Amino acid sequence: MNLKDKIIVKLVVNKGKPVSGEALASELSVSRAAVWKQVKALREEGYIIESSTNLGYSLIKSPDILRPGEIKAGLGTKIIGKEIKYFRETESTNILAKEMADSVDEGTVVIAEFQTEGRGRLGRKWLSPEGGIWLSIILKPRIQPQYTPRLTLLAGVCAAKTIQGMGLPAKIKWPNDILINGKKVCGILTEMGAEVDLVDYIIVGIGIDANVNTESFPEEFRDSSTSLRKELGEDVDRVAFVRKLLIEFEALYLNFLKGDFHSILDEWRSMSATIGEWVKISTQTRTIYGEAIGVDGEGALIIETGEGQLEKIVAGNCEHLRRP
Ligand code: BT5
Repeated sequence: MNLKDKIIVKLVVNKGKPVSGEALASELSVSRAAVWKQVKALREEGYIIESSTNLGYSLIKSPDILRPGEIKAGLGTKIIGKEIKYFRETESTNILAKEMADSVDEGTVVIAEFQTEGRGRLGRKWLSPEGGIWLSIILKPRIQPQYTPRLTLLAGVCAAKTIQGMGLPAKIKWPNDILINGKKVCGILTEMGAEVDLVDYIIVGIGIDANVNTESFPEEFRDSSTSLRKELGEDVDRVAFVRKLLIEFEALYLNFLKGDFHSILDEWRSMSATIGEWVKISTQTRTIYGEAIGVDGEGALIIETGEGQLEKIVAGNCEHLRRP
């Protein structure tokens, strides 16, 4: 962490109470002039930091930037987000995460203010303007490749719970969309690198329309998407949101590593928008209509296509339909 980030951490954990320049300087083993220089630089970035000769510096307001130092202040996780790689702009955080996967520790998070080539599933595009939360988590669980979809479900539970924590009725549409009142607010893209029987790394990419203007989205998905800001009627504190998301992710991931996937699946089921719906599922090879009646232990969707006839779908696109 650089000195600027270290100073921000100290100011954030003090929650607006003043910290003296002398204390900062001695705790960080630098001169008071060095502290002052960084405070000046932070102010230039939009941080409102008050200073009083007797009391020191207090952080009044942060700009809407996903500064790693600020996210880490009060994070307290053991694995997830211990390292945060921040970019103002990138093609796709999933691409970057894949490139660095071999050389960084498990739990490293790649985050960007905006993506120029954000990616959805099956070659689709993910629009990623400024104001959103676009991040990828690098995981290295010692599991067989066929268990990777479990991490998509885990990420869905994580995102839905974090959004619910803001008082919004988030639900999960199979397999990986988070909806608020039927509109998509978050998408998840899981990718992996693996040997035949062992995963090298898994990248969990999470995209959340936090403070973005969905009115400016292309017509094609303008009406089917929403943002946290739109639903709440005010800007979201993205730093606090990311911190909560990472804390939640770690709690779920530690359970997953312990072999407890059941509780995660139970939570997924309880937040599912798809179970009980009439759906149209399109896979690479066919289209299936029926009632979604559940998910199995691997997260495959179970569809009743006719009287007592069941189909299991491991991967595909899901559309909720009106009941016939
Ligand atoms: C997804 O794909 O929902 C996965 C999205 C994952 C995005 C994250 S951001 C961080 C990381 N880095 C990346 O490059 N990607 C991940 P899919 O289920 O295929 O949905 C894509 C479809 O959602 C598009 O075809 C549009 O219809 C719609 N869409 C595109 N951008 C959207 C947005 N910002 N909000 C809501 N819907 C969007």
